[in-house]
This record gives sequence, structure tokens and C-alpha cells, in this order.
Amino acid sequence: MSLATSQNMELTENLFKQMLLIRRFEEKICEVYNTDVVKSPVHLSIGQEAVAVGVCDNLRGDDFVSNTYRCHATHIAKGGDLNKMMAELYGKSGGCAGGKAGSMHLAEFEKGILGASAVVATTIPVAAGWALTLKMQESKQVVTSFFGDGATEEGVFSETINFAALHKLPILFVCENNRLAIHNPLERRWANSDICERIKTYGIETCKIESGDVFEIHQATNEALQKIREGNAPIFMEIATYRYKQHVGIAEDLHEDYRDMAEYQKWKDNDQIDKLAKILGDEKTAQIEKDVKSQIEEAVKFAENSPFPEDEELLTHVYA
Ligand SMILES: Cc1ncc(C[n+]2csc(CCOP(=O)(O)OP(=O)(O)O)c2C)c(N)n1
Repeated sequence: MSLATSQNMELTENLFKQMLLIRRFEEKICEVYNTDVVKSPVHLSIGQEAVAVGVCDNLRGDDFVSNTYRCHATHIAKGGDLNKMMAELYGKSGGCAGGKAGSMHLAEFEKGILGASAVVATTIPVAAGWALTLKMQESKQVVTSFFGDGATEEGVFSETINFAALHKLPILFVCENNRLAIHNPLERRWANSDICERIKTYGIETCKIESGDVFEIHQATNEALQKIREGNAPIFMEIATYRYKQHVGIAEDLHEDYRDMAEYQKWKDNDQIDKLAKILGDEKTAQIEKDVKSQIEEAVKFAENSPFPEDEELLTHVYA
């Protein structure tokens, strides 16, 4: 669906609202971060919102997602509770993990959010295990596993893709390809940097989206999920995207000299929030901005008012 010909203003508004909520939520993190209220490192998705929203908007409430440490966008897009999320970042007991997990390990099982991990690629086999359970239960639910391009370099990723393809698991693999693993671009890590070409050899259907267009992502995901639900076979999607901020932390890092500045500018010019704002117009956009702002203010207030965990909590919910 091209932006110019889109008749579906309801969809446009919905996608815009969600992407804006993610952007403003993370901008709020940037605003408060240096006051030390946020108790964990943060990996921001600013610039990458279209992937999380374009994909998750197609998921049902009872579908599942697994995430990486760069999980704020997918957590919000899957319906994670904003108050509990902010409290978790603040290390407070009202957080979705009681304040013990922080930004890199957000989980909310009631919303189908299986969780995230700081260790690259480790949530991918967990997602496949969950998909195997759904298959054994003959459920029509689907698991979506989000990860970065760097995660496709881990052995456990290849093992999981093979297992999922062989056993025809109901799982959508979504590679958020920002072309960077910390400071290392894809071309410096692979002789063949076409990820889909690699993945096809496992006998799994692939889909590559290079435009960054949130409508194209939305449409392609819709089709992929239908196929997965009907056919119980996994699909791998590679979605090009771009992170504006540094790998970890809240700063710009353009001076660090590892980015192709033409590519940076291309993605800035292609910003999906700006594009959709133009379609919706100033009045509608201002109204949504106001609503988003009040949701975030409420989340901050909730986090501020929530107490830190009690000392007795130190040894609960841990394995050793
Ligand atoms: C198993 C493991 N190896 C290395 C690291 C260090 N590390 C943290 S993030 C990262 C880059 C991952 O890049 P990618 O998967 O593309 O995700 P992105 O950060 O771009 O979202 C690496 C190597 C880690 N956390 N875990």
C-alpha cells in the first residue's frame, strides 16, 4: 500500500499512534536518564519503530512475542503495560518484573510477551520451544521472534531455524536488520550479506522488505501470519531499518565515524512517523501528541510513586 494512495486513514492513525508512543516514551527515557532514575542500561529503538508496529499490529492478543534487549518498541507494540514498563526501568516494585529485570529483560506474560535477554540470540530457541507447544496443542496461535542481524551469526540461531523448518513450527522470525552489530556493519561481517539468501537454504520461506515503509511491513506480515496459521510452517522476514542513537545509551554518536552518513540521511528522510504525520495533518497529529504525552506522564508518575522492592525480595525469583 503506497502512502499516497492509502485510503485507510484508520490504519494510518493507528500505526502513527503506536509509533509515536514508542518514540515519545524513549525520548522521555533520554530526558530523565542522566538523573539516574533509570536503573539499567537502555538500548533504544528510536528510528526502528515501524518494524515493531507494522508487525505487532497484526498479532492477536493471544499470540506471543520474544524480544531482544532492544525491546521497548516491541514490548509497547504488543500491548505491554506502559506504567509497569516505566516502573521496571526505574527499578521499582510496580515494574513488570518487580523492578529486578530492567530495560533489557522486559516480560509480560499476560500480554503474550515471553521476554527479552541481554545475551544475543538466546530468546530465539525459547520462542521456538513455545511454538512447538502451540503446535502440539493444535492451537492457531503464532509466536513472533524478534532479533537483530547480529543474532543471525549465533549458532543457536541456525539450529533454531533448522528445527523450526523441519518441524513446521508456527513461528514468524523477524530480523530487524539495522545492518549494525554495535559498530560493525554487515559488510564487514559477511562475504555474502544477503541474509534471506542464507536462510532459504534451510528450507524456510523468506520475505525481505527494504523500503522501511510501515504499510509494506504491515501488509507483508499480515500475509505471512495467514500462511503460518493455515500451514503451520515458519516464515523468516528480514526488515531493513535504522537506529538513530548509539548502540547502548541515549546519545547521538555521529562523531564516532562508523556510520555511512548518506545512509543515515536516507533513513532520516524516510522517517515513518514524519511521513504518517503529513498524511494525518496538523490537527489530528496534535490531538494524538497530547494523548501520547498524557499516557507517558502517567507512566512516569506511576514509576515515581512505586516503592523500591523490599530487602526480603532480594532472594526471591532467582535460581541460586
Ligand atoms: C552471546 C553474546 N555475544 C556478544 C554479546 C555482545 N553484544 C551485545 S549487543 C551485540 C550486537 C548485536 O547486534 P544485533 O543482533 O544486530 O542487534 P542490535 O543491537 O543491532 O539491535 C553484541 C555483539 C552479547 N550480548 N551476547
